[in-house]
Amino acid sequence: MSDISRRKLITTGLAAAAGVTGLGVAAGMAQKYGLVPPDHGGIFGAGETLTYASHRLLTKYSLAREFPQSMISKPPFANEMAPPTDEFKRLQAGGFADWRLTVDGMVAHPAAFSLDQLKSYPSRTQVTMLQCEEGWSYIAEWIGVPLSHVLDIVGVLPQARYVVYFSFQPDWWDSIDMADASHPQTFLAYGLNGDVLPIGNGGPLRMRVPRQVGYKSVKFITHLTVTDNLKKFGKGLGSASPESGYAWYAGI
Ligand SMILES: Nc1nc2c(c(=O)[nH]1)N[C@H]1C(S)=C(S)[C@@H](COP(=O)(O)O)O[C@H]1N2
Ligand SMILES: [Mo]
Repeated sequence: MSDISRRKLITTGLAAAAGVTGLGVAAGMAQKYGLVPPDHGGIFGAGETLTYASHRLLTKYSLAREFPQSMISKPPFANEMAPPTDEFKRLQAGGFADWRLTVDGMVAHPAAFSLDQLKSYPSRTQVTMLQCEEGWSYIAEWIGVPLSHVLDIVGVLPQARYVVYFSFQPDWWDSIDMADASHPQTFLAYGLNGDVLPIGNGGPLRMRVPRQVGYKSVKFITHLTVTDNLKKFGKGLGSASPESGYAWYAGI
C-alpha cells in the first residue's frame, strides 16, 4: 500500500471510530500511531487528538497559503506589547549586539547564535497571513532563516520529537513537533516587509509558524530546546496556551 493510501486509511479509521464509537476509540488509535498531542487530557482532549492526528496524516507536507506582495496589509496589525524585562531593554540599548539565541537539548552541538550569524545564513521570505484566534489577521512579508537550517547546524538527534521555544516574556513559551519544526515555511524571522522586524512584532527574533494560528508565532525568542518529551516543561501540556484553554496544536 502506498504511504498516502495508508495515511488515508488511518485517518478514515480515526474519523469513523470517532463517529461510531466515540472519540475515546479514535484517541486509542492515535495513541497506537504516535499521534497524541501533549494536551490530550481533559474534556476536549479526544477532540484535540483527532484534529492533530488527522492533520499530521494528511497535511504534514502541505504549505500555508502565500500571497502576492500587493496584498500585504498596511499598516501591519500588531499587539504592540513591549517586552518588559530589564535584560531585554539592556540588549536593545546595545543594538542587540550582545543578544544570543541559545539552542540546546537533544542536539549534537549546543550553540549560541548572534543576530549577525542568523542573518548570514540563506535568507528566505514568505508573504503569509497571521491569524489571531480572536478573529483579526494581517498579511505580511516575513524575512528570516528557516528553523530547519539552524536545527541542521546544531544536529538534532534522531530521537528528538519537539522543539520548545522560549521568549523574553516568561509566560510566552510554546513548542512544535518535528513536522512543523522542519517545515520550509517555519522561520526564525528577523525581518518584516523589507525592514528589520519591529519590536512591536516580536523583534529582534520571532518564531513564525504560518501553518498554525497567531499565538504559536511567539515573539522575542531567546532560547530553543530540542526534546523527546514535553512533560517536563510548565504543566506538561506542551505550551502555556492549553493552561488557559487554547489548543497546543492550532493548525489552520
Ligand atoms: N511573546 C509574545 N508572543 C506573542 C504574543 C505575545 O503577547 N507575546 N501574542 C501572540 C498572539 S495571540 C498573536 S495573534 C500574535 C500577534 O502578532 P503581532 O504582534 O505581530 O500582531 O503574536 C503572538 N505571539
Ligand atoms: Mo492572538
